[in-house]
Amino acid sequence: MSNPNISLTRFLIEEQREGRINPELRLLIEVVARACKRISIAVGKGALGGVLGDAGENGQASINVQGEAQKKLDVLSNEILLEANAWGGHLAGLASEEMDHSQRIPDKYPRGNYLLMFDPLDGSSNIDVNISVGTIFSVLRCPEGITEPSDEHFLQPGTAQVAAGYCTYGPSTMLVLTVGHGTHAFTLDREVGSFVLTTLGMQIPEETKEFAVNMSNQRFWEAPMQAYVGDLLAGKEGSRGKDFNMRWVASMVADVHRILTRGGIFSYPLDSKCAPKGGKLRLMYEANPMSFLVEQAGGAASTGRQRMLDVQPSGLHMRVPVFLGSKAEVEAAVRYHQAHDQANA
Ligand code: AFP
Repeated sequence: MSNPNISLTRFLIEEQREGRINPELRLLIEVVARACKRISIAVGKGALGGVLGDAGENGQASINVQGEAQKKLDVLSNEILLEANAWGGHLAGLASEEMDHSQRIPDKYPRGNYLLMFDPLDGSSNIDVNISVGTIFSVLRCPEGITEPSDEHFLQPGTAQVAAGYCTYGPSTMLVLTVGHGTHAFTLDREVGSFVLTTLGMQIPEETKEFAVNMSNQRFWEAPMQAYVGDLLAGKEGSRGKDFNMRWVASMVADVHRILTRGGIFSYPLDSKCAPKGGKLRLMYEANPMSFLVEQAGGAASTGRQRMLDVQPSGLHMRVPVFLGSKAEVEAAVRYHQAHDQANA
């Protein structure tokens, strides 16, 4: 498939013909993509749509299950995804960053065989300053024989994902998708209203000179992270023998999109502030889908101590440390953790 003018619909039909997805999964992905178009329109209106700012009433902030203040667009994006996916007949249940527990498909609609998890609007603290935000999603199979799934049925490792993707709402709106056969990027043609394949088989360069991390947390990091970044900063004069550049958008979707496009390493390590929770980023609808996309593009993803996709989730909103991107660089970061752990065993 080398024709760059292939719509998402045609791409998915051809994937179905190749036996890589079934019609149910194809429709599910189409529905998520349609919901992302609606979110893209709401995000694109900015202040004109009356959707900027915090959710809540009478000056009282609305707080989500993570204890974070919700933006109006967080709430709206969640509603758009829930409504779009309720009636299609391909899902057994849904779970979202914005909801305490998973939701079953209402009885009035047919139930399908898949479970959908999403972060409806990642990076939402960037909305009010007009910086890229995005939607992240992950699709799992509903376990055999389960027609009324509850939270426990979502607790499958990342290797069980059958599809994952994100939509980035930036200068252009892009959908990046994997169904386990490469990672592909589609750009929204706003005039036509459809996603068009613009990169077939994204490939992350194995080596990089660019890292992404929130440096303001440096003093809270664990020793191996201090040592790793210390060597990156030492540049040509240090043990790495090359100078590194740094980028941090603070929207995971935007940072990961840059890395899928030109390489780099993204990290949100363990620090003494987030350690009691296990990390900052969420495994099931942030780290796992991004790790699936990155591995499918030739990169690597780890907690620093374990391959991300092998982590057995213990809860819907479980948090993990994250290192993902260019393979050789992720492996370098992991080596610092291994060396530290061995020395302290
Ligand atoms: P928000 O959705 O609350 O803006 O959080 C974004 C995020 O989960 C992820 O997209 C960023 O990489 C990370 O948090 C940024 O965290 P810091 O604000 O600590 O740098």
